[in-house]
Amino acid sequence: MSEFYPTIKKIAYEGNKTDNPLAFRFYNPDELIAGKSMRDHMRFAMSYWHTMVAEGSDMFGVGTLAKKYGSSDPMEQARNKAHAAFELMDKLDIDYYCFHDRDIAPEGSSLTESNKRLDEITDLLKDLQQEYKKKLLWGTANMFSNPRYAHGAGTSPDVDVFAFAAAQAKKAVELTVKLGGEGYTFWGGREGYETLLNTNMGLELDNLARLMHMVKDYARSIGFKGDFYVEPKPKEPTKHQYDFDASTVIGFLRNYGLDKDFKLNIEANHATLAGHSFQHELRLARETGFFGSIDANQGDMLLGWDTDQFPTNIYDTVFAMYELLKAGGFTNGGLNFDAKTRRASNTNEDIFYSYIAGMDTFALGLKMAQKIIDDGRIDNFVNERYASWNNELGQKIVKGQISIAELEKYALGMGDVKVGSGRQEYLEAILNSMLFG
Ligand code: XUL
Ligand code: CO
Repeated sequence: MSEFYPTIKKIAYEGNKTDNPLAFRFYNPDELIAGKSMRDHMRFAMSYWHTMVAEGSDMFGVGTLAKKYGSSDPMEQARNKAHAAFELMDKLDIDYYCFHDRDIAPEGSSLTESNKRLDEITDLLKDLQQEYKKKLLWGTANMFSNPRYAHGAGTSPDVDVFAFAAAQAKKAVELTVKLGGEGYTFWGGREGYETLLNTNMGLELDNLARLMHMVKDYARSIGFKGDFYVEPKPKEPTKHQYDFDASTVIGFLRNYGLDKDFKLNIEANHATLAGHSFQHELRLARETGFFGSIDANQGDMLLGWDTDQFPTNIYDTVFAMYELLKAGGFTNGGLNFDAKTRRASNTNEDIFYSYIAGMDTFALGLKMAQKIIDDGRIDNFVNERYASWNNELGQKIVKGQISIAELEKYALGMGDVKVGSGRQEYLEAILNSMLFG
């Protein structure tokens, strides 16, 4: 098969002094950081939907990016697209990919036909995985694009739509297992509402959990050992998405008994849409044991929607990689670039520039995060700030060995309390000195 990106050679690490724009400056896959290769820390993944499918259309204009892969026949296109995907991953030295069922094969006129097409394309993907030594990070089902899902999938008011969604997710799980996928993601496409005037929220939430339980039980029954993820997002496409943010999703998973099998897939742009920082969502996931995987991108602070830009903000990646290191690294998760080039960045080179920028930004973030941990000043400051919790009183509270009346007695006898400084500006300054000094 002839190349789809003939002007691009394999991207290599050349260091920060290079003037070659098609080289890595910071991502050196085999370099060890704290005894582990950058490749193993990052577990970078390509998102099939943005990179291989999306043509750059928006509400004001049609696509600007060529994604036809030399054919107008949908199935030939799908086959060519698969070859192009592996060529691209190979050239970028990306080990993993993620897909929705409808990204890899076009939907047919019936579920049977759609499934047949998926069987054919996943046979090809399986062969390509072997040939190129690539792996599937996670699979998912697109249960939001087709008009049947206008009112949601698992949360549809129509039981037939629920049945269709269940069948579609069942197939997507089978394909994920067939391809050795390490995760299966639920992003709540249109699982939310536009107005409460027409919505039975209680039934919708119960049904969403019912669907997740069914998918989970079925996946386990056919041997899926990986993690399930829910990917929080507060709005878009619906006004209110049920999977609003990490905290909401954790509550949902615990409430419905899904917390043993499900973790979170945290996306940077979804975090900021929810009014949180990327780090906040990762921190919460880590502290609660729900840290799973990452959708790497960034939003634009001046825009209120999901712009899915390739990440280039160093502060964000430093903080994200700090949370990753503190979480002890990924288990089944990875860094999936759920990101797209701007529609005006319209050449094949732009796709490569974008991935290189994103991968380098995370690689630099990883190096800097390890530097912060090795330096120890920030971690030590935090430990000292909470040191009183290690004294006798603190430990009694932590262990539940003291009553509120005893605390009152203690407080009555101690006079006023003088608290120490939070030293925010000092910490921000030493952070800058570590990053840029
Ligand atoms: C949508 C989004 C999805 C999920 C997978 O905002 O992030 O692409 O990552 O369904
Ligand atoms: Co995403």
